[in-house]
Amino acid sequence: METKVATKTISVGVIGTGGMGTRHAVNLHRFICGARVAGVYDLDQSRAAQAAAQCGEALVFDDPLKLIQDDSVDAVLIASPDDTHANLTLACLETRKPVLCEKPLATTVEDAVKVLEAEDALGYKLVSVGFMRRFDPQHVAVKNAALSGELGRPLLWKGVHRNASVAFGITGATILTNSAGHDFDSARWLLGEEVQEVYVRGLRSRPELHEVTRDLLLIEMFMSNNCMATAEVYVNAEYGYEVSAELVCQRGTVFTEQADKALVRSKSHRGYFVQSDWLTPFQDAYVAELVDWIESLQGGGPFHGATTWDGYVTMMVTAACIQSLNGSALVPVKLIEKPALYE
Ligand code: ISE
Repeated sequence: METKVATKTISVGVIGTGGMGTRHAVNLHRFICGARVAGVYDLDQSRAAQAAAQCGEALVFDDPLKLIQDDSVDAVLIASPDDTHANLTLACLETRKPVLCEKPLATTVEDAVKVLEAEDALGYKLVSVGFMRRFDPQHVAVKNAALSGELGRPLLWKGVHRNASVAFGITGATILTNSAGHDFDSARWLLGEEVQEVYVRGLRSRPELHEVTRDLLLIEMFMSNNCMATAEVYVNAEYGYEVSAELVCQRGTVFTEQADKALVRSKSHRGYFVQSDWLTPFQDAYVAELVDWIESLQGGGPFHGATTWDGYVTMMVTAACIQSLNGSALVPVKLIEKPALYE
């Protein structure tokens, strides 16, 4: 006779209820069987209350540390501003609570190392990092095509990453930290290689933008095993949001095809609508990421997404890219030895 083992419902606390955090909270509430939103926190308490109202019985906390420590919270999802991620993740490690931290894991190399060392000292993994492209069906199809071996060895990763617009006066450093981290992770994951050297150039797309603005970046990465990667990251593309990745392999190429588009004919034009932000194009990826995370917490095996190690490496590549953009030509990425925990 088949016996069914009851799986525990995981009560998640969500920190940060802006667009991304609210999307995660609502996805958890609506689509993830085996999870509930126990509580939410946001500096803007009315925004937190609005998110809670969409998630059943979620409590509104007035302090993120209280949420992390509360007995009703089994696991934490961090989607607050980038520069709060590392400390909140460290607080989760201190209370031994699993955490899915939105990218970037940290905004400085020092902070990324602190998280890595804290988790390594624990001796088991509690941290997952939200590089959701690893769960995006189009990116997964590219990965599977590469793994099939039919195309030969992957040699070059080519990425395009465009936002419709960003805050006035954005610097290259901010774009590299907030946006391009996805591209670093995508290149590493799809090629299965590590970044060894980077070269970055950037420009200001319009004279009316603040002088410090570098909103169009060209990034070249020289990878282990004689592979290369190149990304265009343009965050004021105006027409909409788009991400693509192509792998050039020895005997063919594979590209992320947009699967979910309706062909539109209108005003002497035939084509596809482009979304204005990432929440809709990557909705399936966000849900798949949550399913995998919650299943891993219920004992269904390891999380298949990015780890603290990936968060650390991304920060190292980011720091090297900032240095290259600011004047040094080719900058090496010198990683510490990978702790056995992440092998
Ligand atoms: C944003 O924070 C994201 O995570 C999006 O996925 C990315 O494409 C965008 O550039 C970032 O600003």
